[in-house]
Amino acid sequence: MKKIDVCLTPELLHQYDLEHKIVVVVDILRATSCMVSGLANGVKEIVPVSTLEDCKALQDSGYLAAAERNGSKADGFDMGNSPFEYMDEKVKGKKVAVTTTNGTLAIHKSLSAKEILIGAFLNLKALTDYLKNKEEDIIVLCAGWKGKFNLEDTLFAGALCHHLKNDFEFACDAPLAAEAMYLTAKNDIMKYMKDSSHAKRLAKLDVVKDIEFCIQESIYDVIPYLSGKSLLSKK
Ligand code: 3SL
Repeated sequence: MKKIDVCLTPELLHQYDLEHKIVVVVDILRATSCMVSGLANGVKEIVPVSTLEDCKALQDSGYLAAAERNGSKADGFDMGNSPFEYMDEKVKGKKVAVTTTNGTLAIHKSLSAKEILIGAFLNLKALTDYLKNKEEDIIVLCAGWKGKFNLEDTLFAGALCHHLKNDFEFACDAPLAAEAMYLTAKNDIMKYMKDSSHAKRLAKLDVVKDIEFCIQESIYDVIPYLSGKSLLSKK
């Protein structure tokens, strides 16, 4: 039977063989939620880059540039990392270059995979429906925070594993643990997450509305995938 696995932080990725696999990259707060929101709201394509320098170079060549470090917008860029910025009229039809502390780095670390998809609670059902019919094994890569485990990405990994468990065998205990966590939290994810380190960090930056937005389930049916250097949408 095909398998689903969860890599709890990019620091553990060396333990996983990505070749021939589908990797679902997740950074619920907030990078992958922004990517899903942007492509669902008319952004033409999103180019994830690892460094501020690469993002600046794309800005100089005509891209709108979004840059976040430690939760805040980096100086000199057009946008930060709020999903609401990705819904603004000014981004419709535009190409956006983006760099974030953890999310874009996780995408770059996945480049040897057969297919790279972007997951968020916002597109959970669309992603589940798409993955059900795939023959390849799946690895859900949690972006975490600076190499460490985080709650929100693990909750999403657990949700995806839960919805795919009839079609995919759990490859190890990480999917089992993530699923158990999701089942405990699912009736009130906001409450479950309130003591998490990144929710607290974002609350200090006064962006609680971003957290509330990012934990909504299945409001978009886009499935961002990496094509060359760009994220495009399957729908
Ligand atoms: O680390 C990231 O990729 C970001 O999503 C972090 S933040 O939510 O913008 O602080």
